Amino acid sequence: MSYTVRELEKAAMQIRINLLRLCNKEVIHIGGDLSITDVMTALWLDQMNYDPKNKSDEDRDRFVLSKGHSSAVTSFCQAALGCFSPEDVINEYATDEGRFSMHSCNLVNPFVEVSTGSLGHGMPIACGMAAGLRLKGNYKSRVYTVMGDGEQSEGSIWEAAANAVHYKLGNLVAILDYNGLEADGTIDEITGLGNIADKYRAFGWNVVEIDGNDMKQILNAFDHLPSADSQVPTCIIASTVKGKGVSFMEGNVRWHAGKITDEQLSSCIDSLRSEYEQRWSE
Ligand SMILES: Cc1ncc(C[n+]2csc(CCOP(=O)(O)OP(=O)(O)O)c2C)c(N)n1
Repeated sequence: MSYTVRELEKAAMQIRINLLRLCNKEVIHIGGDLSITDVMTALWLDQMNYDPKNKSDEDRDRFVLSKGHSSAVTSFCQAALGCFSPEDVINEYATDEGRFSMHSCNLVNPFVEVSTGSLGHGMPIACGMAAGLRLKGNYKSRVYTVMGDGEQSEGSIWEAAANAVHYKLGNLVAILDYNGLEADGTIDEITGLGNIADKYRAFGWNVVEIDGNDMKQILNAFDHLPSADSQVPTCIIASTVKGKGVSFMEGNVRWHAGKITDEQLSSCIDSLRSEYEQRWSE
């Protein structure tokens, strides 16, 4: 599919509004949902070959949410694609029989390829899936995974990073949500990453650095990915702002997870709408 930047920015605004509506009802990992919303919107609506009506198609692209706590933004992207409705996500979230909760679970939600939540697991699984596709002779599909910057301190990420190069997995695209914060502090306070782009390069990856809250840059990075049958995995380092789009959450570690009041919800929705309208009226 081919959406315009304006259409994708509008879709991202709507996904942010849905996240905030859910955040008015339940505690969710709102900060890291909002930082990666623009990338996830472009990925699910425009980039991935994924048809919800044919979700077992062998040629589909696969998605693994390595920072598994960003399940809400994933669910709202899947809703935007037609897997279910945004109201389903809001009404069923964290209920006993519901398909949606703090972490994505494929036992209840068949659009989730693999359950995640324990940091450091998704990226190695994505690596294994990419190798598995090649073994089956599938050189068309890609495997996308989204990692956190706090998650980079898990050793299993680096075992996978080495293996992806060893097995020449050009069908693997790892996206790093580089928002500079984790659950209870800055990345620099907890485990500094140094020059993370150079680290992936040193492992042998193709590295692309973008502003992950700029839709044009996101689309450009996706448009220039090496073909799925290529030999070198790609890491997109997406610099983002945790809490992007909500002024009191932006860059504020207190909003790793939380819940908002009715008043906060209505003022956040107003400001997201007016920011979008201002951008596109000029
Ligand atoms: C193995 C493991 N340890 C700890 C946690 C608890 N935890 C959940 S989110 C989080 C912070 C993750 O930070 P980051 O990867 O930067 O995600 P983001 O800031 O984008 O939400 C932690 C420590 C976990 N889910 N898994």
